[in-house]
Amino acid sequence: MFQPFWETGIIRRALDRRLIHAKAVNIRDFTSDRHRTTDDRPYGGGPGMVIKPEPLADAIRSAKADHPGSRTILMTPQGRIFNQEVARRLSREEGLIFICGRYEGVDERISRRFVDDEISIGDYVLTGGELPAMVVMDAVIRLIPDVLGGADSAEKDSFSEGFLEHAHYTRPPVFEGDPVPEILLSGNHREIDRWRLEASLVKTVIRRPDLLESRALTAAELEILKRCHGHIEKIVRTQSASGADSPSGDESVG
Ligand code: 4G0
Repeated sequence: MFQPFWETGIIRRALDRRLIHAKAVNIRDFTSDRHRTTDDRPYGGGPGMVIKPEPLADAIRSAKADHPGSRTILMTPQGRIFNQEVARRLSREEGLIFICGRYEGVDERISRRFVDDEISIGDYVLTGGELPAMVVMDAVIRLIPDVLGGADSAEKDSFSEGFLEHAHYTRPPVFEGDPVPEILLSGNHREIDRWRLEASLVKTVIRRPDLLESRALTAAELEILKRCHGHIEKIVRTQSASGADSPSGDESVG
């Protein structure tokens, strides 16, 4: 599963330029029985299979010997939820070893003895931890210095500023009757920056108000929000004074 991910786009470029190194390890190569068994039935009974500890421990020890100073991460729905802040922290590590569980999970003694972090990419269950590991790798790799070009640097995108991104437009100026906001065509970059900040703030308030609560706002940002708040208050006031649902402001009376 990892080859197409490593052979495509920005990740491939980073590997080619030796900015990163990546390798997949098959725990089957660390088995010693005739059937190369990697899983077994759970003690205590029940459905599903559990990854056996011995081959997994040997695989982890081998990866750690090849890359000392790496952080070992178990991808599991029971882990701490991944986000941009965790990605930033992981991007400063010397190396990362991802354990991709399958089936019902891995033997608990592995997490206790070898795992530094248990991470989940969200509250849903997949058939294996490989896709979650690639999600984490992708988010982390693009934060490594020089991986992104200066033009699409990681410093300026969603979340790095704590807000959602403003809308983007390209040519044509009118698409199927739908025009690009006039300010963006004006060439007035002070006004454009202002429009973008406002668009970004309003989008964040509407879609992800939780993001604003955990971030200190600048004076300019607060000013924009106050203005929007004023507009909204005025609409609410007018509508509640004259709205059909209002007990005090029924138009049929006035
Ligand atoms: C159940 C991670 C399933 C238990 C892994 C692993 C979703 C995620 C799996 C484990 C996954 C996620 C205890 C290792 C594999 N599905 N949300 N499937 N353990 O990040």
